[in-house]
Amino acid sequence: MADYHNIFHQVQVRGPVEFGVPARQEVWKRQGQPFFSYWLGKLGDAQVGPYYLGTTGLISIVCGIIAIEIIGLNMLASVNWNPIEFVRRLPWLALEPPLPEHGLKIFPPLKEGGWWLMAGFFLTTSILLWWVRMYRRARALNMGTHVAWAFAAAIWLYLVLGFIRPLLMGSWSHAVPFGIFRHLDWTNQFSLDHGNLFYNPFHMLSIAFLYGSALLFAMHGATILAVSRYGGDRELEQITDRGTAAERAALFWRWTMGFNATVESVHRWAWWFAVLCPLTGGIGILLSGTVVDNWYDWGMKHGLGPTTYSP
Ligand code: 07D
Ligand code: 07D
Repeated sequence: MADYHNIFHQVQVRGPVEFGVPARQEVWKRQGQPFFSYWLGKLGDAQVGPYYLGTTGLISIVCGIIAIEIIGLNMLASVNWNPIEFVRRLPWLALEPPLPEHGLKIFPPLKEGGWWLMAGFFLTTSILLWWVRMYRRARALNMGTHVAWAFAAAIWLYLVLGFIRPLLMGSWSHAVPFGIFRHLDWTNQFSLDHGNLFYNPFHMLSIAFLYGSALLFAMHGATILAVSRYGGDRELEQITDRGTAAERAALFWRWTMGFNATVESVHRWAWWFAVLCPLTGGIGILLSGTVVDNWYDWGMKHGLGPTTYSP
């Protein structure tokens, strides 16, 4: 009989199609004829579908498509409707936010930011409705709403960047343009405009949580794979019934660094690190230009500069 080992050596679970538990608030029928895919089974579950679309899911997808359509057509117009140039130059094309002279106008001329506002409206509606969908599907399955709240942390940073900070600054022109390299230029410019973002303590915190998330994910993913031969991937049972896998995983860390998370607490660590990355980031961006103009000057004033040595 084959054994389940790790990411390079795994066995696909294949049984009859699984339709899932009955859920509350299931207004729509589940869609799609379920099928199995060998290659998707290499990445995750081999069964694809059925899925639940629902009203918020449907409206979210429609709004998302409208936003992408507005962004894409504006980019296409910027290369004279030439499809080959569009594909060739896509990473450098962009839809810019309103010009500074239009302040917070809701209807600036279309070519001077009107299209950007419209795309932003539909993208934001789409993202917020997707959040509602996640929240409601979790409730329907009688789950906690942790995923929705983690997503809310990312939405916080997105709203700060494109909506809340521009509102406080009094102009949409402060928002992020839609474009692959263009949004990187904007990010670089933001740091320059505010005197080097490295001196913003909330940028520091955000980076610590970003790096910390990668570290925690590496430690946790690796630990569970390392004890999967003892059934360590059956995490729920491991929380309640202390078994060989959880015991060994815990012991490994206790022996190597003197302290171990529990099978349950490691997920709280991961959740908080991931959530605090965009939460602290959003605070840092919100303070830039509104409370602190130049982070380098601020840092020098508040002890982030090197202390002079006088023997
Ligand atoms: C792997 C999950 C899948 C998601 C993916 C992203 C789009 C955008 C839109 C052509 C981890 C799908 C992308 C739908 C296409 C148009 C108009 C998530 C995974 C694969 N960025 N950023 C990228 C966004 C900001 C920064 C890549 C979005 C801020 C830097 C991708 C937002 C700042 C670098 C992208 C956003 C910033 C990137 C890969 C929104 C500060 C890179 C993202 C809505 C936080 C990297 C060429 C990824 C890159 C990169 C999308 C905001 C900085 C295009 C949707 C304004 C420094 N960003 N970004 O894998 O390669 O995420 O850029 O806020 O180096 Mg960005
Ligand atoms: C963008 C949340 C929004 C995304 C949402 C998803 C879709 C659909 C579609 C899948 C990422 C929308 C989804 C549209 C997808 C499909 C099909 C989260 C987002 C809602 N920095 N920096 C950070 C580092 C410098 C700058 C954070 C490192 C320079 C600015 C992070 C370095 C300058 C901003 C970080 C570095 C600069 C940031 C982002 C190193 C540029 C921000 C955290 C080693 C020269 C953002 C406070 C995050 C922030 C941010 C890391 C350097 C500028 C920790 C490691 C000095 C302007 N930087 N940075 O979760 O919050 O992003 O800052 O040099 O705005 Mg930085």
